[in-house]
Amino acid sequence: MTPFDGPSATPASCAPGTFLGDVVVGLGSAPKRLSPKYFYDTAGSVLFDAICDLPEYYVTRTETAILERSVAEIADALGPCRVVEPGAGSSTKTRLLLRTLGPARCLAYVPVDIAGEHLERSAESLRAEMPWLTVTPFAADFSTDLPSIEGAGRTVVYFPGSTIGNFDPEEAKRLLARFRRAAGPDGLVLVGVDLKKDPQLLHAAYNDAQGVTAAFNKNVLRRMNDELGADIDLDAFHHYAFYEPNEGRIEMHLVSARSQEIHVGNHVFPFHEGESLCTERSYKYDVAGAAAVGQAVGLTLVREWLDDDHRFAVLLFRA
Ligand code: AVI
Repeated sequence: MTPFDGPSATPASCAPGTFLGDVVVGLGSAPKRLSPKYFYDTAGSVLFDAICDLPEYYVTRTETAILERSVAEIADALGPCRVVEPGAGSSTKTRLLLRTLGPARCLAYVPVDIAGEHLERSAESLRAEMPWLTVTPFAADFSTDLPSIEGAGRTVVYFPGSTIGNFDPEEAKRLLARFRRAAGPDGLVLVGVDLKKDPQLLHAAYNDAQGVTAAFNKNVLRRMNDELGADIDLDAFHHYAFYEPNEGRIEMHLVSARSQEIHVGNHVFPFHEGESLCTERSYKYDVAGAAAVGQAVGLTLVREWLDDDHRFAVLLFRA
């Protein structure tokens, strides 16, 4: 995902889309920013899994509970179909959906991910768990490239986890338009969306007491040290996350604790005390707002499943 893509006038050696290229552009911008996709190396993915288990981070638990309660209804609404999952892992939610669709209704499962090795590993584990399942992994960066999936029968693009919230609204529209094209004329798009709620709950979810989210946020600095030879003192940055109600989004920042320069290769980036590097935005929707984003790209909301506290929604759109 590239929620914070910047201008592209950089030399080929640090081209946009590479970690170094995006660091050079992002830290050279005012205000400084970096794509949240750089959280996710192995350590970052482990930290993210730990976030999903935190008492304050209701998101994953709530979406899974919706699936557990309503998966039979969801599977009935989908009917016989091929399930395409952009950015696929092998989440509890996906397994539940595939198992409920079962051999009679699940024509194939097409996980799409840039990381070929991880993709193959999770395909293997799914095949072991559901020997009847046809798994056809597809290596691609879904945020830029999601070809239409050939074959008989209906295609459902399944995008759980509220990752749609990590895209700015215009980018979210472009992403949903790509999903619509991939699903084809008769296709469906099933999306998990985190909903607007009491800002205190949102604040707590991104400021957990154990500091796991802070470590996740700082993981991008650790990666810059390890992978790009940067000289960043991790203690010289504060994790800072807050809900911005007018924009309807959580913003995650790394705020410089002092005036300092950081060196990345032969690039120097000055930070003044209190200056921030924005590392993530996480938009929260209401159902009508999410429906409007879909509508703008030709997707009609046909069904919705919410938890009792209306914290999270699983939305089904028809192309
Ligand atoms: C992956 N994404 C939906 C998470 C979110 O809530 O925006 C990432 C995350 N950032 C901090 N905590 C979790």
